[in-house]
Amino acid sequence: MEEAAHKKIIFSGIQPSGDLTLGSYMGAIKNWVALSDEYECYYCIVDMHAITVRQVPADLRRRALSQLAQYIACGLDPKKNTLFIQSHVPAHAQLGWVLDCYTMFGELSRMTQFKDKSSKNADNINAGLFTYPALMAADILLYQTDLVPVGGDQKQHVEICRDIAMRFNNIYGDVFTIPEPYIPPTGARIMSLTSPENKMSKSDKDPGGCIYIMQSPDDIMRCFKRAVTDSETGHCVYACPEKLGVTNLMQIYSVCTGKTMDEIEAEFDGMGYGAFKPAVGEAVVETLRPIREEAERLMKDKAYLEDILRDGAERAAYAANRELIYGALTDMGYACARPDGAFYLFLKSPEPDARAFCRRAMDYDILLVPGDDFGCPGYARLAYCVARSQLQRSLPAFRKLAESYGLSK
Ligand code: ATP
Ligand code: LTN
Repeated sequence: MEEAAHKKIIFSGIQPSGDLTLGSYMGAIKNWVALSDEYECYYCIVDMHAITVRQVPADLRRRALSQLAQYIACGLDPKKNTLFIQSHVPAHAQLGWVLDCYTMFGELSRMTQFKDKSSKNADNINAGLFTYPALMAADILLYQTDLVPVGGDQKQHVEICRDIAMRFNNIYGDVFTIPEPYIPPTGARIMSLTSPENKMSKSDKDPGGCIYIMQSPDDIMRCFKRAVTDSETGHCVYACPEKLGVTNLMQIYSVCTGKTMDEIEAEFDGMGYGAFKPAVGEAVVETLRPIREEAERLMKDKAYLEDILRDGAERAAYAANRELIYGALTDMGYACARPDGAFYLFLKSPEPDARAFCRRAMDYDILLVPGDDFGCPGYARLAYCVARSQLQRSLPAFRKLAESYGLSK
């Protein structure tokens, strides 16, 4: 993980609110894998978001573990990526609350996902469903995330996260990195096979409209053969706004095969849907087959999966607490004395920009907090804060940094 310290950061997550779909694979996970070499990545199972809709406890537990197996089977190496469950890192809930206080009622009311989900769950329009984007912003901002790879439906949530971060930064200074969304050029919005005007979604009630990563090849083929197209015959496989079903199938085929829409049109020139639909089904079956087989194998080794979760939560908590406790909370004015046994050592900044000095200190794996509230307003001072358990590890690094400034005794 050491060299990863200089890479840019990715955060993304999926709720374990249902079994993973072909939509979430194409819109999100496939791109997570593609980006994972270039970035330091945190990929999360966002189970706290999932309870905005009622969940059966046993199903939620089972799905979280199965989702981890599917992340790995899709190609996310747990050694290179931090894979973890949101509720295992309490800093998400902590910063979530803080950001609730910097998020406006009006902007939350405009979220299309809130409008959509509250109309589908009219008997449970809870406050969490409404403040969902503030918790999502906390997920992202906790890690000083640069890039958030998501499907097109989440763009609005990344935009509100940017607005919240800028609002916070305007008040307290340069606290949070402003993240960018990454929306893939193809596969950003995979539609239902039975009602192609709606997004393919894991909470879709129509069983034929949605393809799941873990679905059997026979079931997948059956769904594609029944996929809605139109009544055109002859030269009928081409993309256009009026042909929602066909365009969607072409997109799916394009993501599976890497072929462009023009190449697909040429490939099926003169053929009817009777040939086209099973061909798309086959391509999906072959894309998902190795993932399903590997996930089934991993699910038999629960101890291995649980080890990954423990390790992931520890790594994520380390990074999150560094940003939360030593960053946002201190900048907001929360007192330094903490009940967790952390202690503090103050020193003058050797350069005018205390914040830049603190950032540099992170390269030495030590935590420095800028502060100007120790009786010398405007004069940069630093608080050196480490939990007692980290002291052994941090002190040698601190000495090295101090030496580099000629500050050692
Ligand atoms: P739910 O039905 O519980 O709202 P969902 O199936 O819509 O769930 P999410 O968990 O909301 O899926 O999404 C997980 C990730 O996959 C997000 O980045 C989302 O943008 C992406 N995604 C989900 N469905 C699709 C889709 N049909 N096409 C492209 N991307 C998708
Ligand atoms: N809202 C997202 C899931 C999510 C997420 C995140 C995605 C929660 N927190 C942080 C990216 C980054 C959804 O897919 N429904």
